[in-house]
Amino acid sequence: LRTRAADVGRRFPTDFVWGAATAAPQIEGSIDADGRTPSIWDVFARVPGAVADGDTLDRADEHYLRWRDDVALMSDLGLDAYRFSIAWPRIVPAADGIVNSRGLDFYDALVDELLGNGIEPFATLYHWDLPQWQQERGGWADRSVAHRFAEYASIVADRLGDRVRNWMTLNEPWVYVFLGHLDGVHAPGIRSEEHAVRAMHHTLLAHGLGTQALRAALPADRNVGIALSMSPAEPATPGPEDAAAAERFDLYRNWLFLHPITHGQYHPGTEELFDTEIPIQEGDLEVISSPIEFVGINYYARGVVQADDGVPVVRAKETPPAGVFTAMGWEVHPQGIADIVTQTHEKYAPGAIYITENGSAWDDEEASDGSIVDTPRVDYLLDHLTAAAGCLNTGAPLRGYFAWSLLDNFEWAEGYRKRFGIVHVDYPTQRRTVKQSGAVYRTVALANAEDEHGDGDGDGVIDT
Ligand code: GBH
Repeated sequence: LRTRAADVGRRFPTDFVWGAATAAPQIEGSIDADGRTPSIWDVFARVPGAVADGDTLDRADEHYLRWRDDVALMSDLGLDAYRFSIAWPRIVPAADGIVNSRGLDFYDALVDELLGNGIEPFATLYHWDLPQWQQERGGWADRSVAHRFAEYASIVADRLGDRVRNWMTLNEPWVYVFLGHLDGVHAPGIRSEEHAVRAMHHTLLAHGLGTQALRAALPADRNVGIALSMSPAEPATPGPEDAAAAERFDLYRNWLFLHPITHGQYHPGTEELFDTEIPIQEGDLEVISSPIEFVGINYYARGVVQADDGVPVVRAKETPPAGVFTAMGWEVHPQGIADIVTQTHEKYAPGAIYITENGSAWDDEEASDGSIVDTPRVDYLLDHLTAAAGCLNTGAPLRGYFAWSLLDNFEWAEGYRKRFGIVHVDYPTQRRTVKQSGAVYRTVALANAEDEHGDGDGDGVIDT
């Protein structure tokens, strides 16, 4: 296994970035600390039946208290980089827009601790924790949100921009726009196409104004990007109906946001997906297409798409083929990670691409000695990395990989029962235990670095 992991690591260029990712609402807890006010997920989690087992974000991984230990853990894992998100309701707790410096202090100290351990911070400004005060003003469906987001972006950049070199405006707009406003299974739990279409446009505008605000506040050599959920589309059968459905799915799930960001216009066919008109105002698309340096891809699974008689296109039916499925019910399809990176490169040619999330949930079992031998997650990790390495020779500028997730954490509507971590968290005691996947990931990263800092025995494995 060690040899296999080291072989995988050596397929990547030595400047490849090896990271792990988390998100504030999923790990921090301390939801009332130091002036933080509720986010829409705090509120949503209290709606009966919204989250499995009635789980809340109140305690999560107690990262807000244990951040120093967690950075030490990252260092033990040999990570080059850490992708985290900043909680908007910690920074701007109320509609008056007044900055809460105690909220900024937390991320300031985190960034220093990361840099002190040689770990490059990758900051995401929004990972789904909209301040409840903005929801009360119409949330993402109200145009004002884009301006509030840009103000928040500029506040954070002013404080952290001297040290943080890589920034993402938003995480997975497709997920919070459509699961939050059309299907209602994520916060704020709305089921309305009109709300969803408005949220989509205001999200794009927030990205554009946010990018401009970051640019104005940051030193010139900083990198701005966005993290998008992507599922390469494949028709279930070769027939024309399934092919057409797969094409619509591809637009809806993969290019809906990236196309306007890179081209300054909605992808052809976007209007036809919805019955509602997109509330575009003059100048919006120019703002939306403000230049960015990189695209982050969050990849979990492909979509195998079937024609959907009578089902609205935006709810296109997916037929999971036979295969291996994770605890989330998502198909394991390693080739998809290479396919989607290659497609993104060929269609949009961003200056850089990162896999900003990839990972899997399994029913981990603790062995009698307390270790967690998460073989399916190890296989998922190595198979996806092997596939990703295969697309490097297509010229795609793939610069780094972030495992989702550093820690088991609050998996949204699934609560704590679904575990994605390469590090196990025992919630009652908050004890962290590196899983076998964590140890394997470390071997991958260290073997990759070996060309530069090898231990000299020539076997490509760092012996420790
Ligand atoms: C991400 O969401 C989030 O950024 C992160 O916070 C979350 O914890 C993590 O992933 C795990 O869920 O139905 O088989 O086609 C991912 C959301 C997952 C939505 C994959 C689309 C398609 C799988 N996406 N899903 S499938």
